[in-house]
Amino acid sequence: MKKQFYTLSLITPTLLILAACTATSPTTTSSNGAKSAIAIGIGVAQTSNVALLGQEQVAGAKLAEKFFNDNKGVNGTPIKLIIQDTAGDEAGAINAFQTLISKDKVVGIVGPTLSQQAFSADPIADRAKVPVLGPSNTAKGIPDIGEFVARVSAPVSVVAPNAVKAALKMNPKIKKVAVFYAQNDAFSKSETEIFQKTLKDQKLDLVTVQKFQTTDTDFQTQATSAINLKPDLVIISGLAADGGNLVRQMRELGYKGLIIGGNGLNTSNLFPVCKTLCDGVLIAQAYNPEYVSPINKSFRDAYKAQYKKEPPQFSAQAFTGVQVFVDALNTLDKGGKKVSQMPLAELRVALNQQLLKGKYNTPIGEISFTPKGEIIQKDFYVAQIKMDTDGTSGKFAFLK
Ligand code: 1QQ
Repeated sequence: MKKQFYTLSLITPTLLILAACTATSPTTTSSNGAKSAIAIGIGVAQTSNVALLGQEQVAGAKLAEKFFNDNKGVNGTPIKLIIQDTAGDEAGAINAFQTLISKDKVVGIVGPTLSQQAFSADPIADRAKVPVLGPSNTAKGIPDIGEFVARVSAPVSVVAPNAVKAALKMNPKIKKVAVFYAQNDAFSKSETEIFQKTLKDQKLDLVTVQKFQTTDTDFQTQATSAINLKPDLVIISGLAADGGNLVRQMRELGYKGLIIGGNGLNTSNLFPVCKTLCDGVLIAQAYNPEYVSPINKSFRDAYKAQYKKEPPQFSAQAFTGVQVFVDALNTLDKGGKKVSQMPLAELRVALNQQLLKGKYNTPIGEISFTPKGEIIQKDFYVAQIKMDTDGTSGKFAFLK
């Protein structure tokens, strides 16, 4: 009885405060009345194997938070990132999104890391009328999830074929191609379809399609089957840990030809997995650190100052996601809507409408969106991994 009394007496004021906050504006106010901030949600993988990719997203988003707050935030009101870990699966993404939407009361969400997660978590945001920007969701069909779902990550259909063309340029004699993909991952399935279609368009011979799981570590069976068919090119659609191990095992079993890695291998977190054997892997890119523009210079300089290396694509795309929200909020505010005072539900809807209409000068270039939320982006690149002889460090060398 006594215990119940204490619990109730503590909970009631908390609930009242929570209720008061819910009904009002999208800004957070600290208890001492300090300056409020507009909450933007970041829901990406900070734990699990997928953190190899998600870590780079947190880095990019945080740089954006600092950059835009140093540049007046939203017409004088700062932004504040609320970061929730999605881990690597659907349940984690759903949880993180629900927390961001209902508890953290964010105006919009940059996330999740994987398309596999987006197909489960994005519909929840869409039903709650909360805008989502996919920072790395490249599978076919992401913008079709709903009205409130857009992406700043160009789809596999426009990115992946560039890697095949680069491989053919390096070795015009390529004829026989072996393809591998992770069959438990929506992005990997979507990317391999595009790779296989590109091979057909280029009149190359697809000699085998080998399947694996993103949780696999042993690829001896699939690697041996492929090598027996003497391919001149190997293409891998998976994620960083499995993809890195597959590259390593292909090389250890004696495969000497070119290897293309898909977007899931697009991180220097691959280097500790395949070490010197990562050398030479070709990966198509939706970002080039050398892209010349004032915003990319700011982003690149800030990233290099902190991490002592060139910024990776996933960081640039996460920065871009935050930027699109901030730019769109600024446009709304300057257009006469005081965004920091608008009711949250109304602001989320207005923000979604506004962001789809805008044009943005971002680190990944000038971008805009189709009415459905598909990114319109101009330039794509291909990089090749160059490992240092020490076997631990390396870099992505962009092809001309
Ligand atoms: C997707 C991807 C991943 C490889 C990004 C981390 O492109 O899931 O769509």
